[in-house]
Amino acid sequence: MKGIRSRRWARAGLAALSGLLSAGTALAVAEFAAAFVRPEAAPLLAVGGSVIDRTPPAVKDWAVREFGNNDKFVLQSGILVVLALIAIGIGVLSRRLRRTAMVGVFAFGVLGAFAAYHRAGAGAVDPLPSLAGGVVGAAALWWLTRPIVETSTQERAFDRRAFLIAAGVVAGASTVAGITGRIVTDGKRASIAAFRNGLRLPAPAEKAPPLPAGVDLRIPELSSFTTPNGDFYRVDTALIVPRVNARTWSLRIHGKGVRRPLTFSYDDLLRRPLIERDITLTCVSNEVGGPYTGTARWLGVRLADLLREAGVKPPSQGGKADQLVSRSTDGMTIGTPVEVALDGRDAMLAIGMNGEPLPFEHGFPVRMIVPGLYGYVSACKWLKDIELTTFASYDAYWVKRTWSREAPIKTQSRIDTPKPFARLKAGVPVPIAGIAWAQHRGVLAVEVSVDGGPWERARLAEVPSTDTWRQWVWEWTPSATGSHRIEVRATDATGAVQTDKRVGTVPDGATGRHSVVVTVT
Ligand SMILES: Nc1nc2c(c(=O)[nH]1)N[C@H]1C(S)=C(S)[C@@H](COP(=O)(O)O)O[C@H]1N2
Ligand SMILES: [Mo]
Repeated sequence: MKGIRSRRWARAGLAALSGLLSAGTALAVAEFAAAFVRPEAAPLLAVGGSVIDRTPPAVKDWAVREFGNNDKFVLQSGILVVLALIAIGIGVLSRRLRRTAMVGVFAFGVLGAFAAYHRAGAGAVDPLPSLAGGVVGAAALWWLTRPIVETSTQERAFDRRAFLIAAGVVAGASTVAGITGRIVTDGKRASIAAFRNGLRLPAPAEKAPPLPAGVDLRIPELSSFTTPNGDFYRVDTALIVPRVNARTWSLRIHGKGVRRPLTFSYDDLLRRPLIERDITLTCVSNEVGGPYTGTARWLGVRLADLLREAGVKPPSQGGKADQLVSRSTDGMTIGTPVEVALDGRDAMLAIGMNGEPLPFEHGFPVRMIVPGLYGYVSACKWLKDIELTTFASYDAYWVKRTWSREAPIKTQSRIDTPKPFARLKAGVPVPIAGIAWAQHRGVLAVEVSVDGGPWERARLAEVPSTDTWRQWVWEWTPSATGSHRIEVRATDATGAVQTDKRVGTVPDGATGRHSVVVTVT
């Protein structure tokens, strides 16, 4: 009696292990195949990508808040855990319903294939890796469960040795397949990185206006005027950072009202006159006081020059298209008003960031930058296609997900120092300092108030143009001990004072004022 029961448990355990091993095989085979298709076609990335595409904005915002830059790692780990649980279930099921279990493994391949097929930017071959994984995974399950399957109601001693051999072969073969796939993918990515490292960017035809000496107040904890590339915020939907091969990359400009459709290679762009500008980029998902804003020196081709060459006119001069839709290699779509792209501001197709080719995270080889607009309506990374169309006929990625069609950046200010709950000494002066931004309008004034008292004028740092943030500082000598709330507000160059009305990031950017509570002892 005891012997039979423990044998039954052992059998169930091995069946569960078979389920796990066949799921692992399916993933490894798919990974191997994806190395020859494209990495994003691998099932985990495809399914993860579809989850991201289908996540409601509120949940996405929560995930970004809760997990920050780890959100994608958390997502993938979650998918793996769910997959492992289902695989164990399928394995246990396979003792009695072997065929159904095999169909189950294959169905997961189909699900991956479906996700890969429906991802924007997918090619016709994208479903193949998942399908191959499904077929081989199902076959692995068949082979693994042969020695342990219950053929009749009668308990039979199962063949432990045969199972162990099968399990060893399956585990070994899928490890080899998975690792080979990884090596091939890594090789391709390394070759693209080597190309990027070897690039020397041409000198700009129009250099950036020199930064005024007083651009950086150099106060500890205060964000530096220029954000180093490694510290620059990153917001995108890509589960792995795309590495686009610049040697075969091309960009097309076409669509409504385009008299001469144009195609450019990377070299074509490098040969054109380049402009260099300091511009602050901001994300619409930035909460009041949040980190999703940064300033860089961008090098690129003036977007207006390319559009004029293509014969595009702004709507105000009779142009037929009012929306310019940027598409990336990873299927992102971003819609920008044509009127804004042609109104004389320094909108550009950027190839350089702070003196180096665009980092992969920030859109190598080419991205768009439009001063004054939030990133999701202007700053397409890994850009490959610009289509002229109308707002009435096409909604871009985030617009389909409840965000506004048009989104100029709202006036904001942030206290960088002191940090929340800092302990200050009564009678000792401290700099209250931060940044303020109102891109393309410019920051006229920044004021600070303590405990709802009078607004005190902060000293402003210099700026090279209206398109960057502006540092500010106000020196405070706390007197009363206890807890104090420091609040900041900016005024843009139109004279409009930053509102204190709190609204969330959806649909077109947060408003309200940043404040910090400190303790004086
Ligand atoms: N291809 C692609 N481009 C994109 C995005 C994206 O998800 N995919 N996100 C946009 C958003 S919402 C912002 S705020 C900026 C962020 O640029 P950064 O990551 O270089 O800071 O990129 C924009 N360009
Ligand atoms: Mo954004």
